[in-house]
Amino acid sequence: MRVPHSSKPRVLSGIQPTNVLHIGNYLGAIKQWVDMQKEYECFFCIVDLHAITVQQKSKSLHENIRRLAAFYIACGIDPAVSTIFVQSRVSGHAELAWILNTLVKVSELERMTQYKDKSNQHRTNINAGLLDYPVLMAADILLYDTDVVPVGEDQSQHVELTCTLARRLNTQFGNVLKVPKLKLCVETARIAALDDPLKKMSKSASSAMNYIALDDASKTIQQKFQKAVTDSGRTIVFDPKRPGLYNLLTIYKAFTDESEQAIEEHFRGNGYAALKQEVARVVIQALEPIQDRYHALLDRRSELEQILDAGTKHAHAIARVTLERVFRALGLG
Ligand code: ATP
Ligand code: LTN
Repeated sequence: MRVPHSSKPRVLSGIQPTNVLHIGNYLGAIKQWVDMQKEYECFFCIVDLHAITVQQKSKSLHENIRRLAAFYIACGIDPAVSTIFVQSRVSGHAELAWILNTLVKVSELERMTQYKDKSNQHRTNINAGLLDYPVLMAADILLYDTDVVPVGEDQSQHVELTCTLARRLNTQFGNVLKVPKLKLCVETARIAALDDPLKKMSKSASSAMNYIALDDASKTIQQKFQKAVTDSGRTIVFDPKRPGLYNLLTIYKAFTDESEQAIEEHFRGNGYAALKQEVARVVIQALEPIQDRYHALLDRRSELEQILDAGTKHAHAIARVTLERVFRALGLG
């Protein structure tokens, strides 16, 4: 199959179709992706094989895949420009992951922070997939000769392992895989949980007070910010040592694009209640058009399916070329 070639550097990133997206996913990942579409040839994956490393209900997984695709598009990913696809439908991901499995040490995987966290959270289901998660992620990235991987801070360790594995394979078998680069958006790389600002905002959190979901109603958003955990200080300044306050200000900054100085000036003389109200207002304002587009897309299911089908076809064709190169280099088949 001929694969249309783009001269732009390539970007690949992905999100798990678990639960609903939150503003941390938006600010830490999708918002950057939207901006990268002009400069890069982009692949945005819905990583359902990663999602099943923790227990999922099949019906909601299937629905969450569609919802995530709808959110990608509603947030500004243009399917006419970027490739949106479902990981499990491109078999090369699992194939390359197997090959990379033979190059990774179990001890390297056991060291991964996310593995330690998740195996603590899911003590009764510490399956091999949970340990192997970063290897599948490496396969996602390396299959597309990816140049740049934009992710939040929590994923940087996995991208570093991806580079290590690519170099290891290249050292043993010649120059086969492109070694990608990590792209962190430093300011919004880690949005903290509203109910515990020392933890990251997470869609698999046990309480919905942890996050602002992209489809939360305005009232819910107001209530969640009102209840957000802060300290007992009075001044409103960007101080990382006051994590609750810092998080609210970071969210405000990300949604308004104003400078820290302007924001501190804006809130001078105000208390936390006013700040919380203002943060809620800017978030609601930003999410409104996204929510409108999201609901409209979910009403046009067949269009959504067509977008995913076309994306999968394109991704599959490119993945196959890389995989054949790897097979040849390793002497497989
Ligand atoms: P889960 O809780 O199910 O692990 P998650 O909320 O951590 O989910 P992922 O699907 O793991 O979300 O991540 C999708 C993308 O969003 C990744 O690029 C990740 O770095 C980014 N991301 C996730 N949480 C945050 C956060 N709190 N702040 C900034 N970026 C985040
Ligand atoms: N592990 C990532 C999701 C993910 C990903 C990827 C991100 C899977 N494959 C490839 C970037 C590139 C996460 O949990 N956020």
